[in-house]
Amino acid sequence: MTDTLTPTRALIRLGWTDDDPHPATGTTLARVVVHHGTRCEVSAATSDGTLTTRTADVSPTLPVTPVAGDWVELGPDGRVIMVAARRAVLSRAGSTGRGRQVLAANIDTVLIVVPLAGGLNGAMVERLSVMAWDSGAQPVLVLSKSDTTDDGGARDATAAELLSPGVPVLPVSVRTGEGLDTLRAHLGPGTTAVMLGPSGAGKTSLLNTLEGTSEAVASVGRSGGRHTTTTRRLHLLASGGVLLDIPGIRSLEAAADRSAVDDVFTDIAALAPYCRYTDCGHDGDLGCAVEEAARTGTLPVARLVTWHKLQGEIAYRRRRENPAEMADTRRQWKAVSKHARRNRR
Ligand SMILES: Nc1nc2c(ncn2[C@@H]2O[C@H](COP(=O)(O)OP(=O)(O)OP(=O)(O)O)[C@@H](O)[C@H]2O)c(=O)[nH]1
Ligand SMILES: [Zn+2]
Repeated sequence: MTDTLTPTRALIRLGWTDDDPHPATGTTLARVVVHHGTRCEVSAATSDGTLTTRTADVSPTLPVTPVAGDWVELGPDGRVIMVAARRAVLSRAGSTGRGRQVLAANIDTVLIVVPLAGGLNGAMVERLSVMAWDSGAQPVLVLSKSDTTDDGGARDATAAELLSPGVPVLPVSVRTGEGLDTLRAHLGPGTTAVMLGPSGAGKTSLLNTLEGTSEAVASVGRSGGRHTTTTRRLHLLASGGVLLDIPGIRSLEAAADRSAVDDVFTDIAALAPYCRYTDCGHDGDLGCAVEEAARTGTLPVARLVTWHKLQGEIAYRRRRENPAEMADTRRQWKAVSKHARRNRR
């Protein structure tokens, strides 16, 4: 089955908004669904408003490689000839340890799915929130399987709100239907979302519940016209938005920078200006207001522990990505140990 829509409505169905590029004459505006090197799969609207997905070659002269979520222009020969400026980018440390790997572009909403069965994992909530903020998209915390708690997840939701200020927290169950309407309200027309969360959190069940018709986008083979059953990556949701399913994105390692951490740890960021030293590490430093707050109970000690853990991970990733800084650290470390050896003699 294919959806037949007017071209603009068809584009909106793919997550297009007024902020995105308008189709130019002689070219076709399309959305990248999945990318693999010199080729990518794109969804586009034909002149009669039908949505199709096909494989497109990428012009070798393009300055950027298209990724899932990108808006691209297809030339008359069907090749990708332009990649539009990106609104937001979800990325992680590259597998080689050098640079960042862009996983998806133009994401509006990151659904962080954390299950309530077995108790709320606060550290996981914090790590995934940091990742989501880092992308420039709005995180929404979905506490799944709320039916496994005796209060519909109310207590866990309160705890989670304290862990990630500024993030809407929704206890949800696909069994009872709790929270689904509120979640759908976050996934209206023009919204592109991705899901993050550990294996078994209930992401597939949630997606099946949110998805509209089972075959909304027709897949057209490379030769054209041939309908093939491909793994669907761009899910058209009944609420009007789209959900991009990107391999490897569902359970992503925490990767974030300091400012993203501050967005989540607003309590620590608010105390830091009262530390004696502006570059205070909140780790045994003289006159540290953050540690003082942890001592007096104003700041939960667990918050500071998680903050330290994240800082350590970020520093490690930076060194891995930046060999110069790494060499610098090694040199410092050598100097320190040399000094220590000398003193021991
Ligand atoms: N009680 C309860 N169980 C649920 C709910 N949603 C999902 N489950 C169950 O949780 C298990 C995992 O659900 P999935 O949807 O496969 O989880 P997933 O996050 O897609 O897992 P991966 O594919 O491994 O990433 C299944 O046995 C589901 O039936 C819910 O709302 N309540
Ligand atoms: Zn401090």
